[in-house]
Amino acid sequence: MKKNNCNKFFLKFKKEKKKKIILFSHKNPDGDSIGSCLGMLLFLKKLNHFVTIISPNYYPTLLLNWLPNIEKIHFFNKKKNNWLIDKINKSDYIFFIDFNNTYMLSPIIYNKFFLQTKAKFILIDHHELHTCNLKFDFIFYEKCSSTTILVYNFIKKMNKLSLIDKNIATCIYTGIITDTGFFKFSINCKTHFITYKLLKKGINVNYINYINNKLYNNYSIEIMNFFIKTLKNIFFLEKFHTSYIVVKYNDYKKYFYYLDSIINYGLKIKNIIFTVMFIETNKNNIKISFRSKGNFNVAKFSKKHFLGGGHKNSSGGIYKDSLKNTIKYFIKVLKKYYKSLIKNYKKIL
Ligand SMILES: [Mn+2]
Repeated sequence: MKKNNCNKFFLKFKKEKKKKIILFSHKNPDGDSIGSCLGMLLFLKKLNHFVTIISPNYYPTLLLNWLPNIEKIHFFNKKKNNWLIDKINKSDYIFFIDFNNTYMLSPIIYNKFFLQTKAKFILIDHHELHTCNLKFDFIFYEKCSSTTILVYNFIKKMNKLSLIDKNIATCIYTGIITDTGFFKFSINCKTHFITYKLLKKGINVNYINYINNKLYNNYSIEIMNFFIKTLKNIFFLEKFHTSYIVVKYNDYKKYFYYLDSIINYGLKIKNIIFTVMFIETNKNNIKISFRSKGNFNVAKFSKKHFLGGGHKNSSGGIYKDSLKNTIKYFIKVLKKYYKSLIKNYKKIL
């Protein structure tokens, strides 16, 4: 984003009054996309805009139903679709939050709902833009640990940091915790600085424990049993300092909201610097999550071999074949990275 363009957008947006604004989260929303949407909703409402949050599907109730204003999120379903189309058509702005391609939205929804509207399309996202296949009027992108940090920066650009209250701070903080795995990944001094500013808005330590318990210590016994079963079957490719787990279709359908919670276990093991989760989302459609320690770049790995992208230590991709063939292909590809894996492993010893 060119600086001038950015200043131009904010100059104009500061003057806008009572606009109809839609905030769109990606499908299977997580703490970052929901936290960003709710934080933005609370902020824009303070400026007297009319704001609607729409998500392509339901959020993980168990993990997020305590967030302020969570009941304000609308979902696509047959009963509501006409009402939502009307809302979208009449809106002045549509913010796409925490994603930049139709894949994360569902192309069907995109073609059906967005082709008529004259609204301005605004992107607020921290994922690398190379997978972007939507056209935007303004892109607010920055390499940072969560999209909620961009929501904070958006408010800053509006010169309205004083409007951040405990509720907005909680939403922004939730996104930071979600995407950094409680300050473990893609953190930098900006993440900590903004966290410091948020905590000063009234989130206290007890409240952080409350959020932590809601996000991470809130699973049902059924979900825990699924985790145990999956982790029991972890595979090790020790020579490559790599591990992987497999989630079959039936488990995917039941537990897809919770898969993020176990992927990192593959990295907790000594000498492992690269871990992968293969998720059978359909017979010949395998979604893959990659995580790494140190400098082994899984965004590049995924982009090159699995039509994906993301961040250096956390990325995703897909492969359109059976589970068996996907793993076979992965292992074939992995062999090419032997030297790089050894080099990166030695660096973090
Ligand atoms: Mn995010």
